Amino acid sequence: MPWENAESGDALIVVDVQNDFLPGGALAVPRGEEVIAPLNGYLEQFGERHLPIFLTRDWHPRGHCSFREQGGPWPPHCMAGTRGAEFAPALHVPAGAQVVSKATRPEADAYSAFQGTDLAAQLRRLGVRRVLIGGLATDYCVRATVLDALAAGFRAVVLTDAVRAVELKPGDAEAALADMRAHGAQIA
Ligand code: VGL
Ligand code: ZN
Repeated sequence: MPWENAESGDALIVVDVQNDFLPGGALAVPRGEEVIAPLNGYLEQFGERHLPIFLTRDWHPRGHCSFREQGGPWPPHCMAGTRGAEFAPALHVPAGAQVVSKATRPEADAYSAFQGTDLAAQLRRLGVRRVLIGGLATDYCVRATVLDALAAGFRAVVLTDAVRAVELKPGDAEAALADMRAHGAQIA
C-alpha cells in the first residue's frame, strides 16, 4: 500500500465501487475490479484507526438525463435499488461507513460526490482536513470529486493503486491525474 500513514483529520472516500462499473456491469470500467483489493486495505486501515469512511454511489432514477435514451453519453447504469447499483460484494464495507448517494435527480448529472450532497458539511463536522480518494472512475467521478474537495478547502490525496479509468479516449487517465495534480492534489 503506498499510503500507510493515515492520521487524525483524514477521511477515506471510496468512489462508486458499484456492480455496474465492474466487469459484467452496464458501464464496466476496464480492470475496475483491481481497485477492490487495495481499497479493502485502506478500509481496514481507516476502520482500525476509527477514521471517517465515506462510500459514494451513483444512484440514478429511471430515465436519467445521462442515459443515451435521454440524449446523454452513457448506457443506463446504477439505477437506484437495482443490483447494478449495489456496492461490489467483495468490497469490505465497515459498519459506521457513511453512504453518499449522488446524481439522484432525473434532470442533472453529478460526477462529484460533493455536488448536490452534504458531504462537505459532514467532513467539516468531523474535523476532516484531508481526504484520501480511490475508486471509479479516474477520469470522471474520481476526478470531479478530487477537484471539488480541493475547491471546498480540503487537501486531497489520490490513491493511484486504487483507481481505474474509463478512457473513452486513450490518455484520459493521465490527463485526469495531471489535472488533479495541477489543482493541488497529491498523487500517491
Ligand atoms: C461515472 C460515468 C457515468 C463514474 C458515473 O462513477 O465515474 N461515470 N456515471
Ligand atoms: Zn452515472
